[in-house]
Amino acid sequence: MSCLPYYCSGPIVKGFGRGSKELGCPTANIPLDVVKALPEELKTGIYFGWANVDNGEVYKAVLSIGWNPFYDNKEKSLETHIIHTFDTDLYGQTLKLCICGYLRPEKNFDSLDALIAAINQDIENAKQQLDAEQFINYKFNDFFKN
Ligand code: ADP
Ligand code: RBF
Ligand code: MG
Repeated sequence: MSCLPYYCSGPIVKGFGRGSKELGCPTANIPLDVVKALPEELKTGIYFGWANVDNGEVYKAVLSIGWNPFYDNKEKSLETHIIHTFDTDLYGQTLKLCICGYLRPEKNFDSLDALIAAINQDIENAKQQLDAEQFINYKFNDFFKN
């Protein structure tokens, strides 16, 4: 995809409240207008990249762009799981995201457990990919600084 790496940012807003509770995987959601401004070329699916919050430390991340077929959402969303444990919630803070690579299409699953297993596998794949020389440099991009 020639639009990668793709940089975007936005304030962290409330989503459906399902990520942490149902999936054990909190996802920082950004406003619909930012999602609508994504290039057409950036197709729906699961991606890996780098993310930070309020210009803080840059962490590995996995994200989902689309309509969550398992839940059949009516609005498109971009949700980022930052691979780091935070002590507090992040609502209102600014998420910056560098989307580096595509992992797989969004899928429907027969069970919640199957979706959770797929997400855990995505996290492992993302961690591995981002260690590659090809992707590691983006972590240090000036975009993430003040
Ligand atoms: P919502 O539906 O409102 O997005 P989630 O259950 O998906 O709720 O949880 C996401 C919220 O959890 C984020 O907005 C953020 O405030 C917080 N959070 C805590 N740790 C993380 C993390 N590692 N990655 C993303 N969000 C996190
Ligand atoms: N939702 C789906 O319906 N199908 C998927 O294949 C899917 N994969 C995901 C992969 C990752 C790494 C993440 C963070 C989320 C994924 N989701 C998927 C979105 C998930 O359903 C959503 O984050 C929760 O419903 C909370 O809004
Ligand atoms: Mg969320």
